[in-house]
Amino acid sequence: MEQTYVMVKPDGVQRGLIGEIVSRIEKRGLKITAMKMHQIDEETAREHYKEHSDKPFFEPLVEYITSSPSVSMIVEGENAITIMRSMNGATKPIEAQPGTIRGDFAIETGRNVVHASDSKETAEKEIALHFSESETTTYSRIDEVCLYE
Ligand code: IDP
Repeated sequence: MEQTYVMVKPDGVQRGLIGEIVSRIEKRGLKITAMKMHQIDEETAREHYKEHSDKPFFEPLVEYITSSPSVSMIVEGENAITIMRSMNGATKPIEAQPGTIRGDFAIETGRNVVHASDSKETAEKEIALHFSESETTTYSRIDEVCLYE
């Protein structure tokens, strides 16, 4: 099973969207195997977004992502990376389809509510960056017999 890293960003937490987002993930059939609320520190934020370090929005992005608590999750399932990215919708909310999280709840790119890893390699790095081994779990969901052929 594939694993991905998902974050409800500070704007999502502030706007009371944790439950909505967790609910969508659960109802889709993806399994949450780790979840915590934490305020991301500057060093971790810089590492998380280092591919954008030369962009003009990098410093505001680090400031925003460290400004108040986020919720981090490890989400597991077949094709979990692609499914989570499609559930989040396009990075720019103006391009995000209605029915996606960003298409339903966001207006600006710099306040787009959620994050999800964009590849297997990124997922592995982001999971290791935000979670220790002891914070993760392994279990079967009772509905897996209905979700998978
Ligand atoms: P993603 O979050 O959909 O993977 P990326 O292009 O990797 O999109 O960008 C990472 C994050 O950086 C975005 O989710 C958004 O919070 C922020 N970001 C990207 N482009 C802009 C921009 O043009 N202005 C402000 N923030 C941006």
